[in-house]
Amino acid sequence: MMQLYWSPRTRSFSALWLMEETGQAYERVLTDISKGAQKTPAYLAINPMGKVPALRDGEATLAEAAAICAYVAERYPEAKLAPPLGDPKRAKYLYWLFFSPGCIEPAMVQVATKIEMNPVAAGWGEAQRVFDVLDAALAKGPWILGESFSAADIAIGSALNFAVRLFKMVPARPSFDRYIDACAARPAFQRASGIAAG
Ligand SMILES: N[C@@H](CCC(=O)N[C@@H](CS)C(=O)NCC(=O)O)C(=O)O
Repeated sequence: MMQLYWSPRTRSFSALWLMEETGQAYERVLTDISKGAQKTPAYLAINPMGKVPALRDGEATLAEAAAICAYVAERYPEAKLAPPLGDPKRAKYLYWLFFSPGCIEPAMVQVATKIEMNPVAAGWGEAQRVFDVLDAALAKGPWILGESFSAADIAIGSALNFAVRLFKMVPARPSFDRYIDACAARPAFQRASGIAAG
């Protein structure tokens, strides 16, 4: 059984949502960051960054929420959380899965800190462009790949829910509202929210 290292009210939410979507049994290992549990030698051996979430699968360990999405989607293909190898939709699936930590996360930091960067040099360009691109991509819906839900929606939906709804760092737009509502209507999202609340 996989073990998910998590802490309440953190980015662990996306990994909880992911595991709930698989329908597979998993063990939750509370790693309370308010008590420094992420800094123990045992935990740093799993994630040297000392951050949650992290995952153990037998001898394999990994961290980074989007990497956990990719790994679990591949391990449980029956959950249909990723287009299979060879499916042309896999290209856009990977694009959006990486877009979340690669563009949305730094855009959120930029919004919060108002830091000015040369948009040609900054990997995410600038925050306005990131949210405009997402807005256009989500205009049709219901999911980021169109009709099929995938682990990319867990990465993108968690980040948008955090940025738009929970922390109100990014102004709502009709496409964001509709998308976050669709994510929040999923039973796995709701179970994960209950767990993540602590
Ligand atoms: N890039 C990481 C970020 C994880 C992260 O920043 N987690 C925070 C909680 S939201 C954390 O563990 N903080 C504890 C610490 O830095 O000591 C991911 O996407 O998984």
